[in-house]
Amino acid sequence: SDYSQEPPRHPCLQINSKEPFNAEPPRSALVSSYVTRVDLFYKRNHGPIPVVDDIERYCFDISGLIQTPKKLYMRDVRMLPKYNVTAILQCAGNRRTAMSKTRKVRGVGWDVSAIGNAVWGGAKLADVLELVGIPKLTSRTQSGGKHVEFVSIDKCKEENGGPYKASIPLIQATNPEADVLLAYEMNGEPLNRDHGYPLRVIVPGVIGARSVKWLDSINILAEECQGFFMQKDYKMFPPSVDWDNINWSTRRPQMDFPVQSVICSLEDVQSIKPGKITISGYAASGGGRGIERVDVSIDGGKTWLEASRSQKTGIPYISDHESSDKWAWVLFEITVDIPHSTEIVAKAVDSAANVQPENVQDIWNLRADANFFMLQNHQFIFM
Ligand code: MTE
Ligand code: MO
Repeated sequence: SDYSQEPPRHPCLQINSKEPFNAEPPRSALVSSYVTRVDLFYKRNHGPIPVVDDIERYCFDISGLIQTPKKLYMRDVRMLPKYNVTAILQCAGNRRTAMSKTRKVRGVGWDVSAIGNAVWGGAKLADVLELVGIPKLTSRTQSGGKHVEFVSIDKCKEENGGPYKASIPLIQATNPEADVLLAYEMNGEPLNRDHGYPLRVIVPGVIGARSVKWLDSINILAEECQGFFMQKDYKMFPPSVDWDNINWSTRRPQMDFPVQSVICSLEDVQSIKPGKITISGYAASGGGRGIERVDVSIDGGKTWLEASRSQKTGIPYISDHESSDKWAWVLFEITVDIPHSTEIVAKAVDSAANVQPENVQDIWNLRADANFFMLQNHQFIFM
């Protein structure tokens, strides 16, 4: 593979793999602003970053189970109503490193920053699909169990040199409320190459793997996409399954991510002096389920205090009437008085009353995806 044309990157990113480029910001960068800066946003790639020079000639095909396949250009996408959607993107492997402390897992090691909150600007996929005669979801529409596959320009070894691809159900793709976008902007600027220039899919509330970058084609299929990242990766298995007895076809591809919260103002193991400290972090849940509450404990989980939560603090390129929080994260903060040597932990509760699990052993799975457990920050404070 050719890595000679990679874009420049911020020197503060912690690099987990160079080729393909996988990197995340220091955790302090996540809580320093509600909207994550593009240059500090985590980057997750499976191959070299494609080069798209001629934006006038850039186009993608929509074909498969439709009457009239169509080729669309950037101007066709830009002609559709533009939406700004504030949504987190989170890799299913976020926090994998913590899970691997319990048992050996495979995959790129991520700390807690394979997540970011951005404002994505673009056309709704539901509007794009209407251009090829697929009606928007209404109470009477039938999706027939079909799926919408997104195929990229990039090449990756998991697909034997073929493009990265993924799919979502047609029922989600045609639902305007699901806010699935073909995005050409991130935080008010044209997408940069790392994040999918010129056009990428954003599927809010779903693991990052389904938000295909560098879109090359869309196919309407009778079944889910058969690509590696849908069938041989990003699935959840119980702890009893290991690499020697795995049967991939028994599980569905992972879509929504679970409820999650992380303390970002401290490192996992850190010594601090007794006294007042402010603890801050992020919390988010999948599927558009908001965060109901974030609790913080300074006695290792015996007693809990509710943290304060905040969202959207002044986003310049997004007007109030169009902004919605349902796909975004909340930042939480609490000032506590640390009396003595202790352990600080946080747990979030979402709007469907889902709570983070108590410990990592219970949810261990061999790929360490969906590593979202409750005792997330073991902060040992030594006096
Ligand atoms: N799309 C393409 N074409 N190639 C990829 O490697 N990685 C996926 C997804 N879309 C990927 C892709 C994964 S696993 C994640 S978590 C997100 O993109 C990361 O998006 P980001 O790099 O913009 O943060
Ligand atoms: Mo990912």
